[in-house]
Amino acid sequence: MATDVSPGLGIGMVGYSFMGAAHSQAWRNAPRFFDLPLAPQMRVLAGRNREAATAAAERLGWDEVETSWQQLVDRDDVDLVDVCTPGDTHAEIAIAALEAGKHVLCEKPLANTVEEAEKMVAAAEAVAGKGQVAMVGFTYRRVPAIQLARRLVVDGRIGTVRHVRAQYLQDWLADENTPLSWRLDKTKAGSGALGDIGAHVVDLAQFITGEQITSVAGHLQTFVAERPVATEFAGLSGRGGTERGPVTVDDAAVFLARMSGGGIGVFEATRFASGRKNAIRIEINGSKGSLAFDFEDMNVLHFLDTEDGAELGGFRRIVVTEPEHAYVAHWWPAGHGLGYEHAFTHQAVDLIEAIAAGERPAPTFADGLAVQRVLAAVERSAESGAGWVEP
Ligand code: SOE
Repeated sequence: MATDVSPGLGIGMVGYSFMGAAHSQAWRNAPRFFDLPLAPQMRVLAGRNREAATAAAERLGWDEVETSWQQLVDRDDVDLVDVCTPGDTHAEIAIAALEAGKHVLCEKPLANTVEEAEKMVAAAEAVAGKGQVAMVGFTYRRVPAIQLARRLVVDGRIGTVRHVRAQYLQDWLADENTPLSWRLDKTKAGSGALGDIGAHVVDLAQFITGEQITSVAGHLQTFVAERPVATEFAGLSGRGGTERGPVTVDDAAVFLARMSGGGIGVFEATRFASGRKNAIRIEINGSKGSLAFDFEDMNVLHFLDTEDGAELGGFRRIVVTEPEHAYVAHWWPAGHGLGYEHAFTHQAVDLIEAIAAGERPAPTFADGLAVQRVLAAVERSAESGAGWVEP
């Protein structure tokens, strides 16, 4: 029988699809694998359809159900609101939760527009002095290999950044008959591949290098202009009927970038890269070394140190599964490796620890706004054809 039970942190989550399932897994597992100062209590899940939300709550481990996010936000037993909804509702839910005295974790991208993101940052700043925290869910920062990449940059092991080569390649929309979903509706998602997955590589490039993207020149492409209306949809796939509807977002985004340290970047985000499932590929070339990572081999970081010389040089293949690596000591022994879901658990752990310590966990809403500004600049560049645009 546990005697030293940590005080509880009541969690309320809005939304229960793919991200809701990933976040639920994180709240369940965080206290089982990490010694936490606050014990997350999965108190309530909010969903408009009571029957579906009740089934999700039972499957994902939530105590109760509300059919409106406002009721969830108003509950006294909710200390933290976890926003796992499409982007068009991020701002209203997060701002209401902050104004109700709650901590907030909000899925990425922070919002659908810079204006919304600015309001979210203002709401977070207004309550920061009360110890309320607000975090945006760029979870890939918390993959151990990405943490090691960041550490190597901080330690000066690659020198001055010259090139950032960042791709996020998926193929779940390569089939023209994959039906419409909210991620293909601009009013819901704000943008397509650009915001859904391009946001991740923008955040990762800025996180790993510690630099900002200072200008971009971009192009957006929609390959398939209309699709079947979904008769059933789950996660990222579904079934469509004979009715068809328009795709109102980009299918792929490509853009050049200038970095604040004087380097340059090449970015690509697409959900049409047939054969690539969740390939986040980042290569950074510096004056003293290089880093290369591919999420489809997520427990490995490739590192080149120019000091190694020609004869014995070349990329080292570091298997990032040792207890010395970030987070790994809490999981499996003898290099058994981690998966997609572990970064969500690390996010929950770091958020809980920051709340207990009265600290502000990164990525903050301000970090989310910085990404939003880059996304908007890419859209302006693509729409105007004017080339370089500043975020
Ligand atoms: C779909 O592209 C998606 O679910 C993204 O929305 C997530 O942020 C990413 O982690 C996995 O792919």
